[in-house]
Amino acid sequence: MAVLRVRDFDIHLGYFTGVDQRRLVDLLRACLVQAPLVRPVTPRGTPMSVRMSAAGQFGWVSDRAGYRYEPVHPSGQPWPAIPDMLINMWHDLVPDARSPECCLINWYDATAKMGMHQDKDEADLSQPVVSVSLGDEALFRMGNQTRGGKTESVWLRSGDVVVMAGAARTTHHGIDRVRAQSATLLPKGGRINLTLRVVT
Ligand SMILES: O=C(O)CCC(=O)C(=O)O
Ligand SMILES: [Mn+2]
Repeated sequence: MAVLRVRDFDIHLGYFTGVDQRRLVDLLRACLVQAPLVRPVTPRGTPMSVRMSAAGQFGWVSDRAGYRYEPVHPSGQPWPAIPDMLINMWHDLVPDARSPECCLINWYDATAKMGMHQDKDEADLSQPVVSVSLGDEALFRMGNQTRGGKTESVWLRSGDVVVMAGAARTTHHGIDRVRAQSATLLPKGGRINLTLRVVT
């Protein structure tokens, strides 16, 4: 399988086949029945354009109280288990890492984006982050360890998996835009991103 290396990010192109992508979407639908998507607000109260949920021991949440990991959905219900397909992918791609404790589920409509940021709410930044793209294509921008500077962008397609390990683990990154109607996986369009992390 082809792996594209851009600024220490390893992008496994087409890691999931079409059949596996459809199976994954079915499993995620079941997760979202137990833990519905919510539109988070930033600590300053601005609504994010992405809608979010999670699976695993912890979910990442954002509201007026700040960014943090929580053991339950805002409804008070526990998060669903991370589907085995994703656990297996994790151990395949990052065999030396501890098991993932959170699978963040990001849902992007055609207008959603995610500003440049670092993933740094986890206790152990030596553990990798693994991120799966499903549905419409998205322009993924990779920057530097500090804000600003030159960046490089890649269109992520359905089934691609990005591994952020080593220097990439703390590199700024974001999603500039989603290309509407660029995939047929999700009947109503849009993009799902799954971000697996070790939290503790
Ligand atoms: O949607 C993506 O591909 C990236 C998501 C992301 O960076 C995050 O949730 O921290
Ligand atoms: Mn991120």
